[in-house]
Amino acid sequence: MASPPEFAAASADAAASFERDGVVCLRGVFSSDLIELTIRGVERSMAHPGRFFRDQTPQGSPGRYMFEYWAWRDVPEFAELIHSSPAGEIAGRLMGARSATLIMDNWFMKEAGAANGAPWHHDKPYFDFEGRMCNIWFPLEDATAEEGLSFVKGSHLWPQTFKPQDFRDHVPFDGDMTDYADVPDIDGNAGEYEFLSWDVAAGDCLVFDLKTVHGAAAGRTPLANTIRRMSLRFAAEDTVFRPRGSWTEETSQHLIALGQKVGEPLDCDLLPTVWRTGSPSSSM
Ligand SMILES: O=C(O)CCC(=O)C(=O)O
Repeated sequence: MASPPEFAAASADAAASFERDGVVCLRGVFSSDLIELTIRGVERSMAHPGRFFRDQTPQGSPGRYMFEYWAWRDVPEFAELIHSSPAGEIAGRLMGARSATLIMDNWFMKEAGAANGAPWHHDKPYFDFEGRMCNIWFPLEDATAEEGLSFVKGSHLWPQTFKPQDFRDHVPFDGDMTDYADVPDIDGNAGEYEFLSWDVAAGDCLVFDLKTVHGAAAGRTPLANTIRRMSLRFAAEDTVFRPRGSWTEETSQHLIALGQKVGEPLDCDLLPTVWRTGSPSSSM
């Protein structure tokens, strides 16, 4: 599918914001057909949870918080979304890449009343990949800034990689993390940071670097409405597979079993390259 003209018109500005801030909001990228397709995919996925389904609801929470990743090969709606939406092209363009390879599809559902959400984190240490990568996050229902994600402006340029944490209890995973820093106390020192967040309608998306620190804006305030969301993460052609540690053992073994070679560029059926510079779908 060709990119919407709005994105083509805004692409230079969007790329500048993405590079400077580590995140950019793009409006009206996903058509209502694509949003409905994604909703049908989430419903199918919830009805038949796969190996990478995770319920992150804390005990006693009146609303659930859950997600599933790497579902696209079992969920035809997600396969269609990945191959027919402009997401791959947008990711590739904003990363300044020659190609965009899907590294993960990952839906989330946060029900009304859910007492938890994503902690402050960046995505990079959850993944066995090194290279340029970004996440295209989009809500399937309109979401206020408080119901969506909040970003620490410019944090993709910070030198540290932070300890990855569990999304239920917000504690770091087990494993040798000597090379990883503690996530700073962002809420306790809010005056020291600049934050970016947006009210987003279904169809809009937030594109962010895998190093940009972000979290659920309303992490500790129960949501009034159920909001489903999708994260599609992409890698540029310079990305290689490097198993990170014991906390990614299950995912790295899964990729190895599917034929991905350690230290090599991404080459595995689970990780399709969905866009290349000059591919016919490109309209920019
Ligand atoms: O939407 C959410 O609840 C969390 C999304 C997120 O943190 C991510 O995709 O990295």
